[in-house]
Amino acid sequence: MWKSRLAIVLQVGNWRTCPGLRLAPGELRFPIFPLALRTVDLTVPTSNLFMARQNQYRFCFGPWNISEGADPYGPPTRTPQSFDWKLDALKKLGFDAMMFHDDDAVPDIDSKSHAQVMKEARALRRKLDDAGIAAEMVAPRLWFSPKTIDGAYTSNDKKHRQYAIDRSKQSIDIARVLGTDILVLWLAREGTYLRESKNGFQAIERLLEAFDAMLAHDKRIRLAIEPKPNEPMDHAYVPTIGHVLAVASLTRDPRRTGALIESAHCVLAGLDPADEIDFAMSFGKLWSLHLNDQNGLKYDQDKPFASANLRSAFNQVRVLERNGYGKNGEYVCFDVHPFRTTKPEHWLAHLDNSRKTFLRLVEKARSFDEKKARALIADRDYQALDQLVIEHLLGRR
Ligand code: XLS
Ligand code: MG
Repeated sequence: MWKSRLAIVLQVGNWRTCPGLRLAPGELRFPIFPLALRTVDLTVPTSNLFMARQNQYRFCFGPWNISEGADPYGPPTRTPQSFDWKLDALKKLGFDAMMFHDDDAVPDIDSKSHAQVMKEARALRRKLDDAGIAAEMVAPRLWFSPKTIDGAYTSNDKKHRQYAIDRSKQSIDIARVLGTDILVLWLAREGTYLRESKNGFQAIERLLEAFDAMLAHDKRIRLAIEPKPNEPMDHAYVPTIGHVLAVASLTRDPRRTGALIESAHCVLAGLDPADEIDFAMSFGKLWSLHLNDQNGLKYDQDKPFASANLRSAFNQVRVLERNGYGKNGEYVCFDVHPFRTTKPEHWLAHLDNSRKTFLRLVEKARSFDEKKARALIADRDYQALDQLVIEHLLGRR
């Protein structure tokens, strides 16, 4: 262990006050002289120093993940359930937290005063506390309103951009009441159907204006931006994690601007979800995660985790394990939907199955023969490495 890369971080100075320094999970830093200004950073994962501490994962989903089966070509196939039924189901399935759009937390939100919204948010907080369930995040649902038809923060109409910013600030207030400091921003309509209809340079300025307004509104809120390359738009302005981090770097507080990765969105961008996870985590920026699956470049499928590509799911779990996802309190969320054909009596299976599969893959990641893999890598025998992974997933040791 000690022979592998030397794993020491020497830091001269107080890392909390030094911009540009990251403390990723699984790293050690030793502040030596707290007031000094310069840093020496020789960072290597501590997993090479100590026997791997095993992650404990916590799980969540949102009320919209118990969906009714409607698609663009047909009506619902299941009768909606109440919020209380969904909360009860979440608890019975052994999940730890729930995700909320602002109007999941406070229905018909646009028809209510701010005071009324806050009152209902407080009532929801009491209900969650009684159930022993945390709120993982709040996300403004900026894609339903007639005011966001042409985009929210990047709409061509100034009044509509203001609506989007005001609604986002209110979502932050709801998040604080519910006890979470994460505001998720899925930028659903920030893009174009027609390239000539908007100015891409200006769109980034408008996104920054909106993010800065949110960061100024609450000094503790963290923005977790969820990229997706298309659907509902033809082309989105923030399609990948690289774009998220680039935009984050230009905000008034890059330290409070990070990312949420959804597996299916990476597949839609033609990227490997495990690589996207590694990329975000190498910046210390993966603050939430939507695991699911997607069978290639088609409509957004939100399949159960690992349903389309078991090996890709294994690799996602492996990098989460390797990088210590969850050790800073992050949750594993499943943004999955039941198939349209699902009968009401099987309505929760996609959530239960996703978690089961995740935990099975954690076992697979922990029991993978890393020593053998390293030897094969050293010998550049990637044919054998390929087969090692396949045999492992098939269950043969
Ligand atoms: C849609 C998104 C959405 C967000 C939450 O594609 O995944 O479900 O996760 O706003
Ligand atoms: Mg999602």
